Amino acid sequence: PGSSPADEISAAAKATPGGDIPAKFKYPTEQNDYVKREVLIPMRDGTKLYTVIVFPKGLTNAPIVLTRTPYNAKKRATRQESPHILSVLPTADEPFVKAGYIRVYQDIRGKYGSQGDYIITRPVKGPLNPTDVDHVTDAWDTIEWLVNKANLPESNGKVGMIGSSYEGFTVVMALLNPHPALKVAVPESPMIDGWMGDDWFHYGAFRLTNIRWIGSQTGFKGEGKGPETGIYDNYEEFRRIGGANEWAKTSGFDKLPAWQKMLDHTAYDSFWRGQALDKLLAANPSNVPTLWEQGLWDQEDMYGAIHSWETLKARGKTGNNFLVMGPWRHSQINREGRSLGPLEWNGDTAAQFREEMVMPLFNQYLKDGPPANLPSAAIYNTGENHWDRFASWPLACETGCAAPLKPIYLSAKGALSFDKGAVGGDSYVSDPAKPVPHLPRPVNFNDGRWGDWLVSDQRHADGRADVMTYQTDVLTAPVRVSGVPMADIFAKSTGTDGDFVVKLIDVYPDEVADDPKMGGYQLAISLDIFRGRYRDSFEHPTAIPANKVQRYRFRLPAVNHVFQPGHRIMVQVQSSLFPLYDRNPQTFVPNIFLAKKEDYKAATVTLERGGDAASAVWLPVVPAQ
Ligand code: PG9
Repeated sequence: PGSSPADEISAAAKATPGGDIPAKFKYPTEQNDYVKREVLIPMRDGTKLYTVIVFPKGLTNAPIVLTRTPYNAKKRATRQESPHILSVLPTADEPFVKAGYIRVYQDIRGKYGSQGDYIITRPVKGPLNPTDVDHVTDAWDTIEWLVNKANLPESNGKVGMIGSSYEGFTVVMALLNPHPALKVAVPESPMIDGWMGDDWFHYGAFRLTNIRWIGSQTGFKGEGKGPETGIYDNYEEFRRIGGANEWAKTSGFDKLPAWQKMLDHTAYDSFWRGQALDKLLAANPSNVPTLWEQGLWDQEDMYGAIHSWETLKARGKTGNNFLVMGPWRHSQINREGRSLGPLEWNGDTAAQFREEMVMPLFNQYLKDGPPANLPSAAIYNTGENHWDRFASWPLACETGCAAPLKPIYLSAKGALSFDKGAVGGDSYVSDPAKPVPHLPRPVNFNDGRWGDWLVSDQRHADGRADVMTYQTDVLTAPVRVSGVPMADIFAKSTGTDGDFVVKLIDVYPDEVADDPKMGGYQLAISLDIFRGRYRDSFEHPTAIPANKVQRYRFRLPAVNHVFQPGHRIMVQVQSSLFPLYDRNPQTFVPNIFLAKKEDYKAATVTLERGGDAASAVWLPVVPAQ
């Protein structure tokens, strides 16, 4: 009893030749609520670009949303495996899915599934790109293929492009000679000018935070990684090694053509000028309705969107040229936007952007929807915690605005005042052996603090002997700023080169009962760095004459903020911000990447106050509402 017919073993249960792994196996897809196609789209030079097309089952006559990426189209189009399209596509695609769009991701040439040569942010055809192809032609050829009914019968022949950062750069490229079917574009924190203020340099200071990216992105066609140096604290790592090229050499970068380009072009020469997309847009202003997006605390691409928007505005593009700046870090618009660091916003501001700004614009131009009614600029008010919609912006500027900029002066005894004070100066020793860290040490670029470092508490720097801090009395009335502040520093140095970092800070009241951790918080609402050798010319750097007062005047990132009563306005000035930016040796050398250990020298820097050399930050002050 109980014995089974043991002798009757089924054929499948036996260890038969061929094994248990069939030659071909795929899970069924019939239950999927979407269609996914992977295609190779031919470009004019015969190169085929890997493209993933995803859309809800049964869709017809639908518009297309296109993203061209260096970051793996297959992965971008697959948040997770699932029969449900909403789980498959990234969060930010949800409104597109719900509104019945066809979603397309494409690998740019030379990366992941695409054929051809990868060139780091490939410049347009011309002196910097002697081939017959660039992202302008590749976008055109891709759109031409997508709107051909024989290739994609489900489309209505209309395309919109969207993407952030590098993916924003490829959107802007498409605008330089837009295919007639490209009806709307949303470049999000696009890389526009890699020297002036996006990704690689800020006014000539090199961003070490990005250096590993060169290895991971150009060392490998597929998924890559940066080199490992075995030192957790990047502050210690880069300080020990010396100039950027020493680090690069120890990391094998001398075999990477992309690094050679950086090394050969540390100044704003024709290499950088020739690929600055705002300049190319000025020469080829597009009529495609374009919404430029940028985070107010974008730690990677803080420069490009606003400059492109301004450029097109100056070329008379108004009704089709929109700017949105939200309270976000880099690419946060693709995720949740309820908070940034310790700051909490009024709802999910990133979803508000996607649903209330992007979708109406797409629907208007791709689905004949009602007018989107976007204002010329929608900028989050970071002091009052709400969106402001502007028919015209900035509200204050140097010329041509309703109000001029108003200087707030560095004053004696650490004061900051709208009144110019007596002549004087404040000195500090800037020592490359002990640069000011951008975050409390240890600083590891992957320790999770990179994304919101710009809103980190600046008290860690305040009080250092090499950081000059100036602040107003406690405000008794709100001070509203809406525009682009200008740093205007007069300084002398015992060195022959040097950097200036200027931070505009909102100091919270000593005690914030509702949110105790914010008591006394020093929140930078705008900050940037300027490499002194470029004070007279970005193209031809010159040594700083030692001990002679020089003027360093540079634009800071845009603000739309209210310093509330009970708060103070603060300005901090320092000469390093490390390891985010490479150290200035403070001895003039032709190429800072090649500086030798002995070139790095401490210098005494004196910030001038009052008289004809009154250091200040020029603020876009406007009446409080
Ligand atoms: N900020 C990144 C990048 C863009 C372009 C060049 C290099 C880096 C990015 O997030 O794509």
